[in-house]
Amino acid sequence: MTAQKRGLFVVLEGGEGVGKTTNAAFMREYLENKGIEYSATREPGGTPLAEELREIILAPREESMAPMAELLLVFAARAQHIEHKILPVMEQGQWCLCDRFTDATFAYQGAGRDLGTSRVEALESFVQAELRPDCVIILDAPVEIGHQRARARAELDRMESEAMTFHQKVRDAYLARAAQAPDRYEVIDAALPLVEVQVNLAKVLDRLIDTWKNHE
Ligand code: Z5A
Repeated sequence: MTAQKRGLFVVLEGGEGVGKTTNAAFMREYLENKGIEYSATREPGGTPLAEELREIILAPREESMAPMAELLLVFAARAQHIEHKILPVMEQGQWCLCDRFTDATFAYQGAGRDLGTSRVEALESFVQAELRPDCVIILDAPVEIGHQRARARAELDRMESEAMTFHQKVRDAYLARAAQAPDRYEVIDAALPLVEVQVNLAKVLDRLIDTWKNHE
């Protein structure tokens, strides 16, 4: 009997207003048309308990949240998500399509909140052991464009309401991480018209599908 081939772990990332929701829907449809079985999920969240933690993390409130509390809550939600969703999905041979993962923590808590890389790295090893995404797709756009789009779309949450300098640090951190490991990251220009963004996303997905199908 042959062992079940593990599904791919693909993460979609980017700063505010870059079009993650829109493009996550495109990716789901694309994979369906290609006959790839997947499960779509998101962070913070992805299980009932992790979604409860998401509400706590993102809700605006009078008491300011200590950056370290924010960091630990994000990883608490992640621990639950990994054990109850991400690993079971991949072990069943399905792809796990995740809207944000630990690169968001490096970008928002490590850089945006100035907690630094080493604390996030320590928690990453502790909580995730060897688990890392097979591919991280970063939708990238200048922060002014992202902010305009996010404002036009809906009310801003606690993170989205941060100053532009915060969002610039987030963007810089994403790009720096991608530059350090170009074989695992794909940066897509999200300032382009949507149809061009999606042509580029489709190319990335085709490459991942080919590699996965040809890999024993
Ligand atoms: N967070 C964290 O701090 N630490 C962590 O470890 C993790 C997360 C995992 C929630 O994330 C927050 O959690 C996030 C970081 C924090 N806060 N922020 N900022 P989320 O992913 O759930 O929320 P989000 O960042 O707001 O993403 P979103 O809901 O996917 O929004 P979006 O990127 O803005 O996507 P959109 O709604 O599809 O696009 C916005 C608008 O732009 C919309 O009207 C589109 O039609 C339009 N759009 C999209 N693409 C284009 C193009 N190419 N041209 C023109 N218009 C476009």
